[in-house]
Amino acid sequence: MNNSTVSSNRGSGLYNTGSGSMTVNNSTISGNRAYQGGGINRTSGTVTLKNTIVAGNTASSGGPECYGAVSSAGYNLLGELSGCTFTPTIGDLTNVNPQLGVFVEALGYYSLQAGSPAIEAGNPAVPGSEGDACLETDQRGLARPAGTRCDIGAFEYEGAGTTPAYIVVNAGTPQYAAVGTQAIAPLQVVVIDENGDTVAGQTVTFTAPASGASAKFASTAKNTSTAVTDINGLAASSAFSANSTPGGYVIQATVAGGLGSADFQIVNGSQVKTYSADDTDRVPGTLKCTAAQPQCTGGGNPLADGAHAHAMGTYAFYWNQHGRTGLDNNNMTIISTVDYCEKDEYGDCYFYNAYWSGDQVVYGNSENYPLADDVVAHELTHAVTQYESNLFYYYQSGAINESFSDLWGEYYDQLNTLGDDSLDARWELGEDLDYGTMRDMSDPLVYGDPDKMSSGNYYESDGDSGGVHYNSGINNKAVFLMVDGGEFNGWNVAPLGWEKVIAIYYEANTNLLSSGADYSDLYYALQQACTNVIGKHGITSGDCVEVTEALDAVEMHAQPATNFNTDGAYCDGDNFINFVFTDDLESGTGNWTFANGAYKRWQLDS
Ligand SMILES: [Ca+2]
Ligand SMILES: [Ca+2]
Ligand SMILES: [Ca+2]
Ligand SMILES: [Ca+2]
Ligand SMILES: [Zn+2]
Repeated sequence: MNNSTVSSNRGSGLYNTGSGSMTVNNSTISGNRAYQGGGINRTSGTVTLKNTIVAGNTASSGGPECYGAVSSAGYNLLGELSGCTFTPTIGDLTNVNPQLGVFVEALGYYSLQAGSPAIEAGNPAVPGSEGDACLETDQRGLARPAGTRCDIGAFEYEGAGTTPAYIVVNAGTPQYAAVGTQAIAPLQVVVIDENGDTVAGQTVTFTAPASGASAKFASTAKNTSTAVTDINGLAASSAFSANSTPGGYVIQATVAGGLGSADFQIVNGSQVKTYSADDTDRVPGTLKCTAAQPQCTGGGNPLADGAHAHAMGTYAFYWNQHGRTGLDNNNMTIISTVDYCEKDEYGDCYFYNAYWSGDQVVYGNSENYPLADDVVAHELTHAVTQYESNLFYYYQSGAINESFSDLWGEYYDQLNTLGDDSLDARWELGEDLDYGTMRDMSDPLVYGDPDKMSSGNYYESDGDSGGVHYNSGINNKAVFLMVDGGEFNGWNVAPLGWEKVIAIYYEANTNLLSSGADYSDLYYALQQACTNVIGKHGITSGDCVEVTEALDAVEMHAQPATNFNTDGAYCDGDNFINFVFTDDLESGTGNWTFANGAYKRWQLDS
């Protein structure tokens, strides 16, 4: 590995478990975090370093920079030797801070600060000559050496830049700010010259929108503020407060003479409060953080951190997709509790589930539920459904409720680049849980769920509230067919993509369905929803034909079995049936019809 920067991994920067031998030259390995061997983990094979920086990595168990035996061919800089089997040889610097500049993600490397011990400390042989010499150019393609001798690491220090060419975001985007409260992490930019060298002493102007959803900076009490770049080219805004208008906006940072702007994506949203039940059944429990602490505990309680980040992420997702302001569309506080459990008869306390209680989300203390992005958005979507169609949570209305949570949860998952987002995991639900995937929208049969109404997997008894987590498979399969397209059950559905499909489902959930809706109602509601949103998101009447084909492919309008009763069991003797509608048909069939397409049934259109 030559001229490379390895940074920001959760897991070792380099990991050699095979028999291979790895040689690393002129590289910088920093800012990685793992259980052991944050920078380098070598359990077999060999790793040989030359002219390389391994510093600023962390490990929770041992060996922050490296774990296992790592060999030296000279002129390396190691931040910390503990936990590492490393015998320094010529030119090696150990237990030394390399004084790296900031890691600019957009550029992919760390600059070096002016006083860095890595400068002029590489192998003194002519760069590019044989043996263990430095490489001819650095990671940017600039010739080595600058000065009289090459530097350790991937970046050859040329001296500070003087002429700003670019301004890039270093930290602070995207960001979430609770409406009307002070946020949050300052906005950070780096100003660099044409060669990527940092430029000090430049005035950076941060500008938030003049009206609508926006923010005010603490330093000026206005929507603009300035800051001057330091020796690392770094400038940070003062803290800022979200104004009272919910919504998304951009704060721009510019520098005189620089090209373009550094843009920060901010969403003003509801308050977010995350608690721990501390391994008891008490909710909400102990407050861990609010929206003013976007990192929540900053690693102290990773489950709280996960629940908190995904709660804000789900808010931003619903805003971006649907212009929705929070779970109730009125910015109710999002409350989450992690580390919840219930004692069993032996006094052990575990809880293998996560749920929306009607007021808040509760995550059991097992399986790492709050770290699974699709699970978190699934639970929060139960809240959205509660405030919209309010589908009853049993039998087919419950299965639809479950499927809605799955589809918004999975779309949130697929968009966010967090967790396992490999192609294999696409359409799986819960792939980031300890026990792994529990449902598959593309092929519900894999987990024993029905993929069409006539499937033998249709759940007919009253367990699981009438099979809500099984029979969700029917609509899940329809969503998969609409988004990705495909042949199924004699139908060939053209792909519409998520943006169109999610708009159609949102229209159905917010404007068309009512609490008792069953799959037959959903069959009509989705077709009506599609018609309602033609012209939006590029949706055409042709797309609505594909929607109908997907619904017919899963036989959504059919009964799962002849005379199958999709409704709940009758009340027992202690309860009274409350009739909300009766018709004795004494005055004829009136508005009743018996002609609703392929699957005939009596229907009253009011
Ligand atoms: Ca040099
Ligand atoms: Ca994801
Ligand atoms: Ca995923
Ligand atoms: Ca998933
Ligand atoms: Zn659910």
